[in-house]
Amino acid sequence: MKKTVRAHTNIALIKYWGKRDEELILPMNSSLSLTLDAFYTDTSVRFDETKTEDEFYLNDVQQTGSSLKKVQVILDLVRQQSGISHKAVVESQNHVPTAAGLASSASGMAALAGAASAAAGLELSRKDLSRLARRGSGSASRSVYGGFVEWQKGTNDLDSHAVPVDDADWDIGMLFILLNKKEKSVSSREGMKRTVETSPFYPSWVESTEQDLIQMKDAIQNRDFDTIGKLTERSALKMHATTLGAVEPFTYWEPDSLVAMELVRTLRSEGFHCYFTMDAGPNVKVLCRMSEAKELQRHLASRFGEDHVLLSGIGEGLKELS
Ligand code: 2P0
Repeated sequence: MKKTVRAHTNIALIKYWGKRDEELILPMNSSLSLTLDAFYTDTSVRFDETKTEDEFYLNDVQQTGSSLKKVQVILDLVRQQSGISHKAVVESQNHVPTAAGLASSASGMAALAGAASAAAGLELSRKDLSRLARRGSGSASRSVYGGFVEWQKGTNDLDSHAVPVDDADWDIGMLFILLNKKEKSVSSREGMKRTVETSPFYPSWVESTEQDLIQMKDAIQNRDFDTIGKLTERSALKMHATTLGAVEPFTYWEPDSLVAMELVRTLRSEGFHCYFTMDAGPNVKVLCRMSEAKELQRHLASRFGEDHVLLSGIGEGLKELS
């Protein structure tokens, strides 16, 4: 049985940064994200008794090495749970613009969890899909749901999963300022590990994020956009601050990242409702009012180029296509 599932990417407003269990991918702190409709992954899986090895094709190119290994983490868990021993054929299409330099592990691992479990005949609940996606990539646990989503850190493998917070079906959008598509020199996996182990700022990150998350959920409930935005910027800046204290220190910022953040501040002082965030790379994302997004996009594009500023609306959760 071949199953195809679509998952959208998500961007964290309260960041996930650091694991307390590397194998189970249990995070140090809970996080909260927004699922977006512009970027997504469609993944098909079938278990095939004629195959002697797992095969993974990404945008029609067969993958080997670490890329295949990450997929096999999910396949092995599904084989364990279903009792199927056959190898699998996995075909993924990433609908992320090639120049984007945006991480696809959130949508990729969530789509894989959905397709592999369905192809094996497992009828997993959303909660268990989120737990399974988490084992591939932490952020993927959140892509199971649409809108605002919280990944609750939980106490163990069973209760560390995402929960929906709000469908975000109100005046919200996100702009992506694409600055660089180069492979990052410190992967997020390595970056968070180094930060947890060596940065003296890390304990303050964990402690203060708990309060940020409570305030963020309140602000979402009240549809208080500006408080959501302020907390978003605060979380991103604090996360990136921890990397500067690591040994060896590192940063994902590039000169243009600072230019972009400053431009967002300027546009805000001119009356736009816009707030930046950044992940494990130099690109800057801008949380904005959808009603102001086109005009903001024009301002940002006049500095960074039209092809470098993309707009997204709110995305839905995991969806079985066939
Ligand atoms: C996030 N990031 O909350 C944070 C903010 C990057 C910065 O989740 O090691 O690919 O596979 O669990 O989920 C990116 O890391 O890491 C990430 P793993 P993941 O979106």
